[in-house]
Amino acid sequence: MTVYIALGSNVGDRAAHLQAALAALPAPGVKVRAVSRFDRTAPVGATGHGWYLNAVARAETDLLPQVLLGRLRRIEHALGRRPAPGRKKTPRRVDLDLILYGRARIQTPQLTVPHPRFAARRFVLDGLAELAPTLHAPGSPLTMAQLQARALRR
Ligand code: PH2
Ligand code: MG
Ligand code: MG
Repeated sequence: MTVYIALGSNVGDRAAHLQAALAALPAPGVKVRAVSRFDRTAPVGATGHGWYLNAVARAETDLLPQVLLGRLRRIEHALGRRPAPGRKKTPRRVDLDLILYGRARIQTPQLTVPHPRFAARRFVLDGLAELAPTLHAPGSPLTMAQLQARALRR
């Protein structure tokens, strides 16, 4: 299965955190095939936070979505994400979001795929459009490049 994973970091040595997350991904069952540029982005919807470094990775996996999600969570924690109790949006060394899992549409309390906000987020679309400009997310009439162009006009 081809999957797209968004990476973000907004504290400390952000590039090192993204590199560490990418290095941790290829455990059994996950092969990283391509990584987008690392882009410096302004924080969206989280005022008072530092700037983010964002990227997107394409990987091949034979892990089930929930298992892959568990892997992403463990990498976040291993790299030192420490959410403050009761606060959802805390600065994080690394945030790993599963954006697409093949053509699957998944809606469970733990996981929604495609990621519900990816098409509105420049910091995700730029990486997706770089890696997969002609890809349509399941249910989307627009390609990643078209979604990016639309976001640029906003
Ligand atoms: N992630 C968020 C909230 N806001 N802004 C940017 N620029 N990049 C992010 O990765 C990001 C964000 C929640 O995960
Ligand atoms: Mg996340
Ligand atoms: Mg996120």
